[in-house]
Amino acid sequence: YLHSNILKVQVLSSFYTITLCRMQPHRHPLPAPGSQTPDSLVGTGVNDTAAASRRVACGVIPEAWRFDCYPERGAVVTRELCEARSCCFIPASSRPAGRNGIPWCFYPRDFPSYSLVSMNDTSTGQKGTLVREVKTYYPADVLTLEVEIRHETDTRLRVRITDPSSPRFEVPISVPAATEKADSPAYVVELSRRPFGLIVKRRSTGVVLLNTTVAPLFYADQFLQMSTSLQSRFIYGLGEHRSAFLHDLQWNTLTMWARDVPPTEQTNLYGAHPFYLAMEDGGDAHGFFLLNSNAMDVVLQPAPALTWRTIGGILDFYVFLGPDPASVIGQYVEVIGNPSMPIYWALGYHLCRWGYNTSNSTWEVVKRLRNYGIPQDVQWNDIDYMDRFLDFTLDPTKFATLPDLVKDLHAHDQRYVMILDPGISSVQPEGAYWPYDEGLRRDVFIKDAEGKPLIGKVWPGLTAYPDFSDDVTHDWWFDNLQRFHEKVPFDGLWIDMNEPSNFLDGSTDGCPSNSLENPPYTPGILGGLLRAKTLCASAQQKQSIHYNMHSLYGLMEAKASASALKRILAKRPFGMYSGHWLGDNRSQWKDLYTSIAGILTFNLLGIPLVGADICGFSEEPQEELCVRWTQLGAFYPFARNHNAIVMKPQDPTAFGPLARKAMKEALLLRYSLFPILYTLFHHAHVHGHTVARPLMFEFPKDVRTYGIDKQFLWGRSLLVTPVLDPGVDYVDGYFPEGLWYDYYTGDSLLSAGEDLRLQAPLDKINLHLREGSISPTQAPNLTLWVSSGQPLHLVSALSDDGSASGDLFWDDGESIDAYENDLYSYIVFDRNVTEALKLVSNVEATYITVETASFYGVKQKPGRVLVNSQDATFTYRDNQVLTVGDLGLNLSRNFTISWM
Ligand SMILES: *[C@@H]1O[C@H](CO)[C@@H](O)[C@H](O)[C@H]1NC(C)=O
Ligand SMILES: *[C@@H]1O[C@H](CO)[C@@H](O)[C@H](O)[C@H]1NC(C)=O
Ligand SMILES: *[C@@H]1O[C@H](CO)[C@@H](O)[C@H](O)[C@H]1NC(C)=O
Ligand SMILES: *[C@@H]1O[C@H](CO)[C@@H](O)[C@H](O)[C@H]1NC(C)=O
Ligand SMILES: *[C@@H]1O[C@H](CO)[C@@H](O)[C@H](O)[C@H]1NC(C)=O
Ligand SMILES: *[C@@H]1O[C@H](CO)[C@@H](O)[C@H](O)[C@H]1NC(C)=O
Ligand SMILES: *[C@@H]1O[C@H](CO)[C@@H](O)[C@H](O)[C@H]1NC(C)=O
Ligand SMILES: CC(=O)N[C@H]1CO[C@H](CO)[C@@H](O)[C@@H]1O
Repeated sequence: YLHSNILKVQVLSSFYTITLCRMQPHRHPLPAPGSQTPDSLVGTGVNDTAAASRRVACGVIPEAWRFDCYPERGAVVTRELCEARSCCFIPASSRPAGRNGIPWCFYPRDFPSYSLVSMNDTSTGQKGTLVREVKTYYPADVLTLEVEIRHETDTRLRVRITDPSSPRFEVPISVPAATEKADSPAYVVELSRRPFGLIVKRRSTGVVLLNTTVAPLFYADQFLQMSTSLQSRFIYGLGEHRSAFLHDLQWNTLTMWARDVPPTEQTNLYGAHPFYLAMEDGGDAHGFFLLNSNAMDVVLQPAPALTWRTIGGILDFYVFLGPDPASVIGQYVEVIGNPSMPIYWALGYHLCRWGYNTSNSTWEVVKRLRNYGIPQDVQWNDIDYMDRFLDFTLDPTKFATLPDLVKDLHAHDQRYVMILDPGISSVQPEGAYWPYDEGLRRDVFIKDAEGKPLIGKVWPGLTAYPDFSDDVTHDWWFDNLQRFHEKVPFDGLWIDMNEPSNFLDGSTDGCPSNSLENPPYTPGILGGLLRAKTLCASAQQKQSIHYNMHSLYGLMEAKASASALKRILAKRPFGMYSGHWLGDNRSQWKDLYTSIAGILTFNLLGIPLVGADICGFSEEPQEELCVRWTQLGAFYPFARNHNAIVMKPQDPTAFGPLARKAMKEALLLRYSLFPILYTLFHHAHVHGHTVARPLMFEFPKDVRTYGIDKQFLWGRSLLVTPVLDPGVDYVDGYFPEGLWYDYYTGDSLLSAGEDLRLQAPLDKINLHLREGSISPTQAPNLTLWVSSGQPLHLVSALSDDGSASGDLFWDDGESIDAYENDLYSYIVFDRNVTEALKLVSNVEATYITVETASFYGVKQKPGRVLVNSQDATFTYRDNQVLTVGDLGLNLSRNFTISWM
């Protein structure tokens, strides 16, 4: 049952026409109620003229441009403390100083910084020396720095600021290296000598993308800080946080340090992604990536400006010039690595819960879904399946039938995924638990500062933590997985708790007292300490101390797991090294809404296979919410229903007939759109494109799309407008200018760029096709294995001039590197203005045919329809929909459908 064929590629790239338009003016901070007159001129006992003129100098700095000189959390910043740092002290508002308020203590313009003292040309750009004459108040300033400016490509600038006298920690991932200077860069770099500053402009428009002169540069051993002005207030990315898609610049500190905690605003969460995308006046976009894995704060302020504040590593950053949002993301993933092509069933419906207490009860649910004809590709288990929560074990009584369940799933073309946590129990009797005994023998565990395995506490109790930065650990992990796979032939792995999570702070023995554990500055981490609910910062890993490696733990576990699965299954690993679920969200309407921002942000961060727990993880599911969530979830790139223990079941069969039917229809709809979704993942894999796409990516010149996070697109043309509120049968959505078609009926809608109210009864999710698109769909079925073998139905949404185009990527769905090895078909559908649908392909795609084709927006009823010059029967409806059936067109040959 192979759907694969070799086809010559016809790469379609996206080009956008950008025209100039103005954005809304920047928001300024509101004067705080009851705020006092700045007391910059009120005496403090020091009344010499120098101090007075200093006060004046401080007073001229607008509030929005104050760069925080006293970011320490919880500190009560007094004038004395502030002036001891040679900073300006002006109480600014009734809001407290520090996090999320206007700073009271901020740098004066003449605060000492580095000076650029020499500069030489290199093969890729320039290299210069920076010198600081005055030490800062943080220990171990690096007084002499090297700055290297690399014009890597025309759209990618890289800047590295390092300590030339002693190497510092650098993120151990491989990035592309340029050896020659880019020919005609889209950027211009200017340098300010004293104080040192870097200014990056877009060559074509002169727009300033980066200006680090706005605040002093810090480069102490454990405090590195760089600020820049921002070109606009439209900033996206900077995961992982729970927030709107468009970031708030109102003194908003986003802290990065991987943390396992139910998503809350203003909190560091599971992942760390120091990348932002920014829109510019005029609709161009650029990106910025700080390649640094240490704990950090990113401070957004209304100037608009941004500060990177990290406590280790080096300053190594990239500017991506786009110029459209999609190209920015493509350029970013070129550096961090393209998303992998998912195995086909990863795009099906996944069902999971914590608290399937037996394999029999898990099996019952699978059977119930089958009986009701509800599509399901994958059944999962949470930690329930394990014997006493030990990794690589099976509860011998409650889950005795798990291997049979997995066989039954396979017999129904379904798949099985189970959870695995990194913590390995360290307290089993010797000889009783191979993973630990063997791990000790091979020396795979992270060590405490004294060199003993560090012991923390997770589900099974006391555990050691594998060090995935060591290749030896990868082999041990593979051996464990292979041994377990012989017992339970699982198809994929869900790797959880890899922040890494710890129920203790640090370890059973606490942590030593040193500057790694208590750095001079600690970013705004939940719990206040680096060790909070994770390992000691001073723990030792093969490649570096945990202080540097912490936020890379999950990535390294994912790499180890992906390569092990490839070896065991000889197929694409499910999700590993590319997927993400949005954590333990709650079953609330607000969480339904914020999930969209999460999905869009992760698509921007180069991780398109992402979804939130459908129907919410914690709290009791409500029927209406679960219906709406399943409708939205049908459009998550990764669609999994997951539920917490003791909560009532929330799989589709747990609800009444109407709700069940609505959920079933939503999932069948997803399955029918599989060819579109799969093709989008191909473009993500090859070009770094987004799958779930913000509207602004397609309409970058329409500022009204910049903040939209209640709607999104699949690719360039399928607009999803979900209901996000209880008790309504309508939904309001924004339709960018142009012609749109109702996906279901083909009714057209001409928008001038308007908010429109749509009918949305409980069993409907609104879906619209953008003019000019051709979308391949299929008859859905209970699994993707079956439905993806069905003939295609092509839906063409014609532009006003009658044109439309689309594409299809097709392969066997599971071979590793199918694209790289040329084992695929890529087909372009193009309907040009001469009223003919043409398949452009010179290759054989022999297993799949086009059975029917619908054309939305055919203005007049045709007299004849010709398929490859032969008359064909057709229907034409008054809403301008032409449908041609019984086509049986073989995709291995070009075909033409025309009418007159
Ligand atoms: C630039 O070249 C000069 C003269 O060769 C040398 O002294 C200086 O160290 C170089 N600077 C850098 C940053 O390489
Ligand atoms: C960069 O920032 C400095 C300090 O605010 C300012 O004086 C300078 O004009 C800025 N440069 C550009 C090109 O915007
Ligand atoms: C699970 O089902 C099997 C087969 O029906 C039965 O033999 C077994 O006792 C059940 N196990 C549990 C734990 O209920
Ligand atoms: C599973 O076990 C938990 C704890 O023993 C219990 O509260 C829950 O109701 C059980 N779940 C099911 C689906 O039986
Ligand atoms: C799945 O395909 C079978 C065989 O073609 C068909 O009988 C069945 O109705 C389909 N199921 C659904 C849910 O469409
Ligand atoms: C299909 O059309 C394309 C473009 O017109 C052409 O290059 C190709 O040779 C054709 N293939 C076949 C099999 O006729
Ligand atoms: C399509 O055409 C190819 C080559 O002529 C043939 O081998 C294949 O069986 C055809 N496929 C179908 C589904 O008709
Ligand atoms: C549904 C929901 O609230 N999703 C949020 C869950 O948490 C992630 C962070 O892990 C947010 O990004 C999502 O918005």
